[in-house]
Amino acid sequence: MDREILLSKIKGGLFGCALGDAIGELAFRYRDRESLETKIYRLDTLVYTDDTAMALGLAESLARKKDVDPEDIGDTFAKNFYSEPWRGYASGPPTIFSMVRNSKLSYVDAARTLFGGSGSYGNGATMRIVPVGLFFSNSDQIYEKAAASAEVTHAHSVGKDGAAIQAMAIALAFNMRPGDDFDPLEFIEKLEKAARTEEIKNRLSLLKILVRKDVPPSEAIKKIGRSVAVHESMPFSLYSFLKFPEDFKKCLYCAVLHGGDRDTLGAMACSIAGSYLGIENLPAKWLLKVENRNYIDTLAEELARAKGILD
Ligand code: F2R
Ligand code: MG
Repeated sequence: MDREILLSKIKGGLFGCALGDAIGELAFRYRDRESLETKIYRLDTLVYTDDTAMALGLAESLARKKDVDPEDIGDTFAKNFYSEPWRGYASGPPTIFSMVRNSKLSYVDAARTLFGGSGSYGNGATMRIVPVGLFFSNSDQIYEKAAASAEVTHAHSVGKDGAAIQAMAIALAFNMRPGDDFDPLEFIEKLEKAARTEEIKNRLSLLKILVRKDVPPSEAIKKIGRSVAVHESMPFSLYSFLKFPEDFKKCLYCAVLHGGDRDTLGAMACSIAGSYLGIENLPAKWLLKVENRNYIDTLAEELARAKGILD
């Protein structure tokens, strides 16, 4: 693929995350397609939440360090959190930032103390992973790099596995041409083989059955789940993408209009969809409303430069 297409996919991934997140957050109040679309139309700005704030933090660190540097990622997340604490963070990450600020612990060691010492299996490391999937799209180290970025806040094996599998889904989508026929079952099988925990593996094999049987979203969500636990929400996001790979809006509505952790379901599904479709296939009128869009655009170019796509 030429550089222009690859850059478009990097922008698509970051803006996909922001759109899915911001519109998913609105879907907590506007719960059907018509009222949600009307609300989007009336708004001047689509405001994203912690999902995108952390994805941007990860992109900032990757663009600067050209690798996963856990302490730099943690410092970047913390700096961004303290300047915008109102973005809707769950309790885990801010607890870690505060522990590191007030002790000599590393982020990874602080993250290990959460939830009685098991670490978090929340979807927070997965919702932000799009820059890692894009940056390491051709690396055989993608699983390890994603897991290392996850561990800064999510020490639980399922929290790390979910993030690594989502990064691989983003990389697969990035490496396919939109419009190419692809086999969704093969897509899931690749991820299923790479998964390292029973929780994620089992949900992916369930997903394969649901996709094979063409089970509708309202039934699929009941079987998969939709909570902040990564082994529920990440597979449903994947379902939303695989059900509507060529249609960004349909993928987004599928992810955010079936209840549960709507902003994060949207961020995860649309990170994959945007990385597949590229920015020109995302709704232009919505893109104009994304908060901080010039900054996101510049950051996408910095990430592309760090990846060697742009001079
Ligand atoms: N849910 C939110 N925000 C709610 C907070 C709202 C805020 N206070 C406000 O009013 O503005 N959104 C964000 O949270 C999700 C990502 O969460 P993350 O980063 O994974 O957080 P955490 O705290 O690590 O885990 C979330 C919950 O998962 C359960 N959990 C995780 N690990 C567990 C374990 N080992 N044992 C038991 N439970 C575990 C807990 O219930 C955690 O609270 C995204 O939706 C993001 O947008
Ligand atoms: Mg959020």
